[in-house]
Amino acid sequence: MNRLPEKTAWLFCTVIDNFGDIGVAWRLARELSQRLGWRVHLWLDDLAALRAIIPDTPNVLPCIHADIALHHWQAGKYADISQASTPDIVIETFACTLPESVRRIIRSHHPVWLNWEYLSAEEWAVRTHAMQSLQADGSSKYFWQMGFVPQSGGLLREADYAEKRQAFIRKRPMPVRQSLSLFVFAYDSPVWPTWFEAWRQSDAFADIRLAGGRVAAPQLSGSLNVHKLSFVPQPQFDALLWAHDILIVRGEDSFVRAQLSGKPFFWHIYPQDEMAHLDKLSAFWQLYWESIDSNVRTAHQALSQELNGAATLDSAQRLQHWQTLLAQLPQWQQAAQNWQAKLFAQSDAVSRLHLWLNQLNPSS
Ligand code: TRH
Repeated sequence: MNRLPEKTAWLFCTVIDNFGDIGVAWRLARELSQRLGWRVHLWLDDLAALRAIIPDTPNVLPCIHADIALHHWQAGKYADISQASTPDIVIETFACTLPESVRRIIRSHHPVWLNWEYLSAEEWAVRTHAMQSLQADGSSKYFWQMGFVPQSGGLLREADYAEKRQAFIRKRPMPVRQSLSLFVFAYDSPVWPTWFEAWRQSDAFADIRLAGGRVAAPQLSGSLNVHKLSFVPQPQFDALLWAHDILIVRGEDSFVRAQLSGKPFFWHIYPQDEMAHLDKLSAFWQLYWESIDSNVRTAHQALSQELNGAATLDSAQRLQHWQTLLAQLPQWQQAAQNWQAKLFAQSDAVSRLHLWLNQLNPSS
């Protein structure tokens, strides 16, 4: 990739909860620094959240870690900008509110200002990608809408992702065996005891591994072998996914990594008020299953609706849907690989950003 002359990017992240906000902001910061060679400053309001996913981060701010300058801020109120060079680009992740000191820099230096939005497959998100919004103070902000189609802002995918995955598979080929391994990184929910019961009755899983600490292991798991996984540093997270047959992931970042892995998966979407997440959920699966009409799709859809609070199944239906998925695992795996291939045929978010900036300002 032709590099732009070295630029300075300012990124801002508010941690609402859990690890997705900082998880995405950190990945983006690293990509801008490593791939585009930019000087990157990241402001965060919860250092502990970053240290949970990147444990070797120093525990005082400001500091520099992995080439990223880290600073403290409080959305809308304060940002320590004393040690940061003037930005060419300002990125607020997920519509966090910039303080007046940063707005002043935007007014006086006119960096490109982006709101890096939550990921959605909904039509409005694709339509508003790269749209300009004029602010009351005369400055302009653009929306960066990550997404799954070439017209969107794309997904974060490191240049060496495929190579690392291949190396992992070469070193550790999936064993040929009758029983399967299931990886669960999800939110707490009343569905879990009923799903564990269906898994027990299906007799298909040798190992169920629980990550993130929010899904409790059942009291009586019978023939199920259930383990709790310790939290791993983010750079090791992909290998966890690659090592399992079926994945249940959540939020935003693990949801994307499951897609890149090419493994069959369920998405436990982050719940929103008034069940607004259900539109987002269905827009994604509609796109994913677009050209597939099969009983795998029907079974997956019924279970996905139950997982995300849109429906309740009785135990016979739940077991039957799981049995359909397991009996047709090769078709389910094929669908996952087709989707992965669709994503890999497209450029990633940082390549699209690079191109878009060149078009916006060809002389820079
Ligand atoms: O943690 P999440 O639920 O995060 C979020 C936030 O709650 C956020 O407020 C919400 O808006 C968003 O979801 C949609 O799920 P997510 O997005 O999958 O982020 C988890 C991160 O944690 C991801 O970067 C992977 C990382 N992780 C590790 O590094 N090691 C681990 O062992 C595990 C289980 C996860």
